[in-house]
Amino acid sequence: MPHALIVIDVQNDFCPGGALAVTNGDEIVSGINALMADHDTVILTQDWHPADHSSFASRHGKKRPYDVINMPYGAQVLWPDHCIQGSAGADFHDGLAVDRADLIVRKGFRPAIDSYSAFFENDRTTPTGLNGYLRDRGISALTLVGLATDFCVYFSAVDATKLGYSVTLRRDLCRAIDLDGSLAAAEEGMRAAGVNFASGRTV
Ligand code: VGL
Ligand code: ZN
Repeated sequence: MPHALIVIDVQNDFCPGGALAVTNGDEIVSGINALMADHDTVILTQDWHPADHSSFASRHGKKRPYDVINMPYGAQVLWPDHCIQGSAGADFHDGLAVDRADLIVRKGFRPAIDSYSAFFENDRTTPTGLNGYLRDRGISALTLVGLATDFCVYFSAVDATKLGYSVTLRRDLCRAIDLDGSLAAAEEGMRAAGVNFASGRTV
C-alpha cells in the first residue's frame, strides 16, 4: 500500500532564530531526512504568506501577536509576521532534504484567510488540492511530521483522518508552539480523531 510522508512547514521562521520560532524546531530535521527513505512519496508543505497577510498581528492596529480575533470564517490567532513569500524565513531549513520531495504544497497565500491544514484553508472548506493528488496516486496511508504539532500538524492530521486516510503521527519528529494548553488540546483532538501516535526512534 503506497505510503506518503508529509513534512509540515520545516521552514526557517519556525526554527530557532526565526520570526515564529518553535522551541527546538530544528532538532527534527535529520530524523525527518532519515524517515524519507522509508516512504514511497514525500510531500513538503510550505507556509507562504503575502506580506500583508490577515493572520499577522501587524495588520490589526493595536492587536498583539497571539491575540485571538474573529474572522469571517471563525476565530484566528494573530501571529508575528512570518513565512513571507520569497523571504529567507519562508525557505525550508537548510538541512532538510528538499530534493527528495515529490510535491511541495504552498498554503496561506490568500491575504484574507489563513491555512493551517495541508488539506483545507481555515474556512475548513477551501481545498489545497493535496487530497486530489494523494487519491490520484493511490495513497491511503500517511505519516505526518513537522512544525508545529499544535497548529499545522494538528489540523492536517485531523483533516486527513476525516478524509479517510490512515494517519500516523511521529511525535518525536514534531515540535509545538504550545499557547495556553494548545499542545494538550491538539493531542486530545488527534487521539479522538483516530490518529495513531508513534513515538518512533529517538533522533
Ligand atoms: C503555523 C502558525 C502560523 C504552523 C503556521 O506551521 O504550525 N503556525 N502559521
Ligand atoms: Zn502561517
